[in-house]
Amino acid sequence: LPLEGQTVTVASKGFTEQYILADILRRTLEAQGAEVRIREGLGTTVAFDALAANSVDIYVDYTGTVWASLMEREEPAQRADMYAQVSAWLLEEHGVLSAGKLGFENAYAFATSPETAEAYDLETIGDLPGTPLSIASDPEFFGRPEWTRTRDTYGLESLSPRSMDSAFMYDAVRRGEVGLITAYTTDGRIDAFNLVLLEDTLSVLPPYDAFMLVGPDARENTALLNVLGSLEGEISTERMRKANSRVDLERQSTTEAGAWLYEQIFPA
Ligand code: PBE
Repeated sequence: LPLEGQTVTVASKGFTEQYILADILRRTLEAQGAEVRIREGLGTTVAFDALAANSVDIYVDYTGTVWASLMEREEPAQRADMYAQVSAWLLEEHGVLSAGKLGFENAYAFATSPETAEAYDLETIGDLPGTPLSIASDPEFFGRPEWTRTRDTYGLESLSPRSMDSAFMYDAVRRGEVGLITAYTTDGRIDAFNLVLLEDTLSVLPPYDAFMLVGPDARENTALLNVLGSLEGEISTERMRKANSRVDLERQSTTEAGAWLYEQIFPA
């Protein structure tokens, strides 16, 4: 097997999809003989710094996240250009290799309940200024440039921000405990709870294609890169959403959902 005798460290950030993706990477690498260690639940900056310092070999991030939070770019680029620009920057600035897009996008989308949408006549983010609503997001979001830009561009100063573990946001908005959330677009609870997504008419939020990042040392490992290549384009938005739903709606473990998703990618 091509990775026999090698140990590979995979990181994940702290939400369902990321745990499932780390599990997919583990299964894929183990099938080729590698021994895999997982460092779970890291914030974006911690995961990225660990990767750049070679204490992690691989993790999955999203084009818009690198663009806004790491590159600190303001205007989003076209979705098609973004991966190329992000990849070039990562390699040049950090020696980090982009090893392929997985095939889905997981964007931030402002979401509300049907009742709140109706009560305040909400269809777009531009309908929010002046409303007395609270907005819940994961603890990272309010410190990110995506939030500052959205708030300043649309004039969202009247909204009161509330940090919340992403796992709890959807129930909270459904039950009206918060007015709005920044939903993750691959989350099955958007459809299951009939949440209303508010259109970003001014295109302030960037596209967020998921892709594999490989650290400076690991990127010299051709056998490893070949194995990762087998995952490129294999996870459609539909597949990812179904895998996430297994955990968040059907209460499976992330490893069970990982086993299901792995089977879709590599049928036995
Ligand atoms: N996202 C949306 C975030 C969390 C959900 C994928 C852009 C991120 O991890 O960067």
